[in-house]
Amino acid sequence: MTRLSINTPRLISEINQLATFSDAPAPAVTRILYSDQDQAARVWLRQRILDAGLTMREDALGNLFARLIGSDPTLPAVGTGSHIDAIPHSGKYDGVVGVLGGLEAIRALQEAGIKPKRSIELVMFTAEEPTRFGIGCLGSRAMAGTLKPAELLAMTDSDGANLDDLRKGAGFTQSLDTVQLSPETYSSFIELHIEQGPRLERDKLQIGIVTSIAAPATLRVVLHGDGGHAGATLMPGRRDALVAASEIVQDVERAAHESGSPDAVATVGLLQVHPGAVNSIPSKVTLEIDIRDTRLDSRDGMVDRVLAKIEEVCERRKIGRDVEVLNRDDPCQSGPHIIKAAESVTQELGYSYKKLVSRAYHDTLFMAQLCPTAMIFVPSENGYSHRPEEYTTDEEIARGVEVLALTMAKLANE
Ligand code: HGY
Ligand code: MN
Ligand code: MN
Repeated sequence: MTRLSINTPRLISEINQLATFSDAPAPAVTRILYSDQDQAARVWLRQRILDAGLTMREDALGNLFARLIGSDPTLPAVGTGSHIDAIPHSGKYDGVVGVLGGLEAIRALQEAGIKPKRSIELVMFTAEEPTRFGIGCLGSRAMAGTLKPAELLAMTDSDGANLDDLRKGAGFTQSLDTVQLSPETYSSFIELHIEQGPRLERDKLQIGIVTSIAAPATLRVVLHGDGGHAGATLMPGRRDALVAASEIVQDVERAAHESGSPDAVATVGLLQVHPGAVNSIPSKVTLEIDIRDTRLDSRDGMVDRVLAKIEEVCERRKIGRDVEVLNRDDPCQSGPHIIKAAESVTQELGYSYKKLVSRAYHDTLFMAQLCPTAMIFVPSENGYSHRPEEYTTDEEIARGVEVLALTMAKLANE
């Protein structure tokens, strides 16, 4: 197998440059959709792509496409990519390794003089993280057609700003009807990503090949109780929204522990208390609940149990509630042919690897509705992610890029 030369210093320097576009002090990274830092990062990324001589376009949501034109540009392309938005106080590798690593993979092929038959396209997906609008993978959902323009137009963030104004303010003014892609766009899609878990490091393996992506669900619950003076309002008859929430939070954790499934996870990652004063009884509490499993029946069992618990607690405590299921997605299976391509490249390069499920979701979960997909993982130190200590070594990233590049070259010449 021809070895590729990956320009690791260039790639690592770019990862470090991109990390500076952040609303959090280093080593943390915060880069929220359509924020000033997000927009500055996009300006920086566009220049890298133009410097690589790729054909670039952006759609009505800000999904960015950078294409290396193949010798037969009429054929469906091979796609790769990931995201550059970052949740508050997270790390500099989540998503970025798939965008800048994808760009590096394409440059390595160009610099090796490899001209693929099919075009190879790098996608920077807008809003993979749920931070601003509560639902993750906005860009890839809309590309796959599972999120419709009418739903996008109805979206507002926690300050009441609506998505349509924000996207237009960021310069993306085309009609939202143009975001959905034809299933003919890509023949395959493969994403490079950090594992965001401990398995590769624990097993001392260099590469992970993803066979399926767990099924995510997100609930947003607003509880309405009775506020009042913490000193002058006696306990009988209180309708404290936070105490009701605390019963629900405990049961979210129990639902995962008692599911009987090793991949069941359930988390309350966001909880807002109103009015939020020590001497004022919480009258309103908003909580967002993240529930996942690789098995759909187990994931749905947990969601149904939590929804029933919310009703039971609120009835008993006479608490009002607005309950929204923001997303309740199916898991996806990687395409066997794409897995095989990545596996044969990894074997020929002599890298140690394992096949594994992805417990995190990714844009690949929705690209799988357009074409056969797979993912390549590189190790995460201590399994850390979504925290500033997120780390993957330069060599591990370069190996992932090399596997990605040669896998894409293989798929692009079919
Ligand atoms: O939450 C996730 O799985 C992804 O990192 N957005
Ligand atoms: Mn993430
Ligand atoms: Mn990610």
